[in-house]
Amino acid sequence: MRFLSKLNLMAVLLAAVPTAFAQAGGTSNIKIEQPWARATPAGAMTGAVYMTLANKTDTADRLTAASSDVAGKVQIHAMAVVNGIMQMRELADGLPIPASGSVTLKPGGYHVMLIGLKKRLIAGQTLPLTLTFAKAGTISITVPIQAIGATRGANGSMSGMGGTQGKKPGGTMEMK
Ligand SMILES: [Cu+2]
Repeated sequence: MRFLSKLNLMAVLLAAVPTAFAQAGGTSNIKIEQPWARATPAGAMTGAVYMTLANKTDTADRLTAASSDVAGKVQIHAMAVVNGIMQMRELADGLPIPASGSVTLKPGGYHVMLIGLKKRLIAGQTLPLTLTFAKAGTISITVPIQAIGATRGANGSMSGMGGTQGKKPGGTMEMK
């Protein structure tokens, strides 16, 4: 009897493992690699999160939505130079992730946009982010926050983010 109950316990533990990994984004059909957010200056109302989304299946998927406790609204944005001006737009249909392929969100390109920040993003801290995929479902991750100047080797500047520079009286880039 004792032996049998131990086996049952093992079965329960084994069954619990895949769930735990799925919550961490580990064994999901979409693997979220190297997520990071850029720290924000005091008073900033927007922020951005970057990562690589790797599709571990042979079926194309799509990042359709995102949410976070630190922002009122989260959108999926693309950035591109239009007529010499860096602009960004919301991807209304989401961000496609090719079958057995990956897509990288990075400064100057695709990003997850945090709108209506409820708190300043401080380097060294983390923020929670939940991503929703058309096929892979919902994956919640913890995103490390990096210094404001961090670019992870990308050359794109995010100075066009929000298009608010110079418009806000008092400014959001005050140096102390
Ligand atoms: Cu944006």
